[in-house]
Amino acid sequence: MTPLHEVIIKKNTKINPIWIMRQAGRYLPEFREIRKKNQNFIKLCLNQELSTEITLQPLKRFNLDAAIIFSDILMLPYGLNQKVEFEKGFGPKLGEVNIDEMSKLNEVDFVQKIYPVYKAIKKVSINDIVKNKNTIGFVGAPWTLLVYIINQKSPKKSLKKNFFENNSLIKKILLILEKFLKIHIRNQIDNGANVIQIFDSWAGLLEERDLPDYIYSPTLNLVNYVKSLNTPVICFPREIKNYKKFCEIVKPDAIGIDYNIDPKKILNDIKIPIQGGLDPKILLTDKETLKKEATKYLDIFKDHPYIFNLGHGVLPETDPIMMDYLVNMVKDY
Ligand code: 1CP
Repeated sequence: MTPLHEVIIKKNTKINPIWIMRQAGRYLPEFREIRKKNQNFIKLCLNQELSTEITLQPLKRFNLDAAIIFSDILMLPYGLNQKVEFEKGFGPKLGEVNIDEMSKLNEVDFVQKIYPVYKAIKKVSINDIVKNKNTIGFVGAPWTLLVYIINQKSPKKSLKKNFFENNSLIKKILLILEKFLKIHIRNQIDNGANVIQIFDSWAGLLEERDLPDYIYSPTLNLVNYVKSLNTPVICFPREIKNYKKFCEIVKPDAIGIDYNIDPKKILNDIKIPIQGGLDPKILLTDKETLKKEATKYLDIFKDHPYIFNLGHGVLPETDPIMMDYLVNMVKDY
């Protein structure tokens, strides 16, 4: 059995597999080398040879237990024919939503537009380096994708004032997302993904009263779909106020926690396998601090099924030597 399945399905507490969010990315010089020559990020994600190579880069360097496919959650709106661009120093920039056109889109045209993502997953999953390891496919959660689709850029500073104004538009988009997220998930699994992670990076923006409509109900629907394909699903509802309630309602197979969560408290609150937590900034300190902080998580979760990861993506300024130290340290624990 693969390492993540051991923990998620068999609830094995004797091993702590490790993978890192954004493990393929800007902190690696070999990634920056490729990126320099490929200014168009979407095109790079659609280049099956290069996206395969980038996905495998961290596995060649570090003793990681899983590959996460080099792609982006915004490939979905791109597949829905919304314009998506990444501007240096600004982040994602999306075009206006054409809801009539989006509503008419069919499965064949969607898959046709992003099929290299699936080809890359196939290539990664059959590569020798990934043998006996996991290939993680992923999607953005409906809420987080809705945020980018309507806000047309990162909500880092704020959501558009009139974000919730057009309720009928929001409802239509959520239905379209439900349909195409399922298609996107199924194609990833059909091509070799054996775990799915749902990234809800902006879950923390919502008030309690809005969670049922925008998070619980659409995410539960997706989680049930992934389960129906006999594939474990990990949810990462970043900065959501109540992880316990989220788990009780949505029932993912495992839950990713952010770095604001007190690991001791979550251990008491949550029975399902847990992933992540360590603040990515700790990797910018020194080996001694890193060892101490990482050990804290391993100690707290020593009798609980636990997958090691960070509480958000690895930072671009991280020294790969620190990453190597962390991976070996977790392996030797
Ligand atoms: O070189 C560059 O400038 C590109 C940076 C980059 C990378 C390496 C982006 C732009 N996306 C990615 C890859 C990516 N994105 C992966 C690859 C696999 C891996 O983890 O190694 C994954 C899983 C994602 C998922 C993703 N994209 C999320 C969810 C996770 C998270 O970080 O919260 C989000 C919110 C995005 C949108 C996005 N794509 C890129 C950026 C800079 C952003 C965030 C923009 C924002 O702050 O709103």
